[in-house]
Amino acid sequence: MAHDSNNKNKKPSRGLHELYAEDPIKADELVWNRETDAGSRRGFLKRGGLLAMATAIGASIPFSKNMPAGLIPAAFAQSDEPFALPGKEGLTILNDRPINAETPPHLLDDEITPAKHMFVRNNGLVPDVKALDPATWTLEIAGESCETPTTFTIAELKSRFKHHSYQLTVECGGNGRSEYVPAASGNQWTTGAVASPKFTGVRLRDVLEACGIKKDAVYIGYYGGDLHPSGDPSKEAISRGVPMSKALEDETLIAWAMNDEDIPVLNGHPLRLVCGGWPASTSGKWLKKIVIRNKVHDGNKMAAPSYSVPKYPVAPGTQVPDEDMEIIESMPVKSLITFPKTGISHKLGEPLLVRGHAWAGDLEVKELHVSIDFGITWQKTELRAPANRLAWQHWQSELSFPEKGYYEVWAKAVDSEGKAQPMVVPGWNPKGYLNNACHRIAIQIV
Ligand SMILES: Nc1nc2c(c(=O)[nH]1)N[C@H]1C(S)=C(S)[C@@H](COP(=O)(O)O)O[C@H]1N2
Ligand SMILES: [Mo]
Repeated sequence: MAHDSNNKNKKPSRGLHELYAEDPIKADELVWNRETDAGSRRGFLKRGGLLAMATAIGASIPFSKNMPAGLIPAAFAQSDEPFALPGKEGLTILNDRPINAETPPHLLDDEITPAKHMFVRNNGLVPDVKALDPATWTLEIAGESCETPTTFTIAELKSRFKHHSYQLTVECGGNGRSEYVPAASGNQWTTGAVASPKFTGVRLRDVLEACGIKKDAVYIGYYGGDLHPSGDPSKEAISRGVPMSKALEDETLIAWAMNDEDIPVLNGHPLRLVCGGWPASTSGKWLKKIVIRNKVHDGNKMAAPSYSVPKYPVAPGTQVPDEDMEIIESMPVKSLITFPKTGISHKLGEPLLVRGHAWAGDLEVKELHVSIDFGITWQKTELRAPANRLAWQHWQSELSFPEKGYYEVWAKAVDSEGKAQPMVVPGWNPKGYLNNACHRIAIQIV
């Protein structure tokens, strides 16, 4: 794979440091300086920076006076070159050992994410395809709070339990990590570790109830068929879980199909757990075993700091003791602009259709607003109900622009409890989880 060596050391392009480093304009020229412009509400850029920025973008910036301090135009944040993975198209690779790849926003435009555009997040080594035979694959249900431990073949699961299909949004807890400063270690996801395909399988609840759930059950944990990156078979790549309340929800599935086909090998064929709305790390791939636990599951990557955030806000860079961290549950409200692709040119006078998706963990999204003037004014878009609970919601709007020039479209979702996406990166946390900042794209009106 010729791209490997190029891409391995190349960071994703949305992080501000990379933009500063790679861009022909000097970083300090892009600093919006309000101090030197005392008395006036209009800021300006140092050393003719506005002119330099406009030249680089190739257009004037009609709302430049609204641009927040230090803002880097989204026009500079173009995506990396695509990387080829079997069965995947147009994904950006972040790491090839283990394989991690994300989807550029314009390739997430489908209402139901096609398999070829679903991101890949692996903590270990993908099982050998020859070992993934649905005819011989088994799922064991066990654990100290299981009354009758049982092993099922996929055929038994299919024949014994009712089938259910749901569109389920799965987002990696680390999606957006690349924007935190100081940087958190781990895959530098930009916006593309999210997908909302349709899964088909049986309810985890039906299977667990058939095996008997003891009264002291509090959590479930999964084990998958992948290996720890070291290759050591005594260690798991990852073994996480959810509290019983999430495990017993209607939408929590043991799935064998995605979009009416086999689940792609990289996404967990022949069987995976799907817990929509929660960090996707709870959706175990290549599912071999589920344990019903009488305590919080203690598999690999359950303990802090993995998939945990501080219990209280901390200043960027703070060292947080593990006992002050809590496990992430429902994901926060978030949205994407999936059409048009960032950087397009559009004719003045013609309305521009923009659209995308919004989701809010266990909750529903109530409103979606867009701005074309760097967040000074917002307009409410048309927002559809989800196909079912835990599916992302589609929104769209037609936008008009007052004159030629450079604009950004910003999108902001609000959940059913009134919580909105922040305009800037939210509270820093040591592992860089839960960045639900507004998504923005660049538009040239010509
Ligand atoms: N067995 C197994 N399950 C797993 C993982 C893994 O590495 N191994 N990664 C988890 C994480 S961190 C995420 S974000 C999702 C990614 O799912 P996807 O690769 O199908 O997009 O799978 C989860 N389930
Ligand atoms: Mo993840």
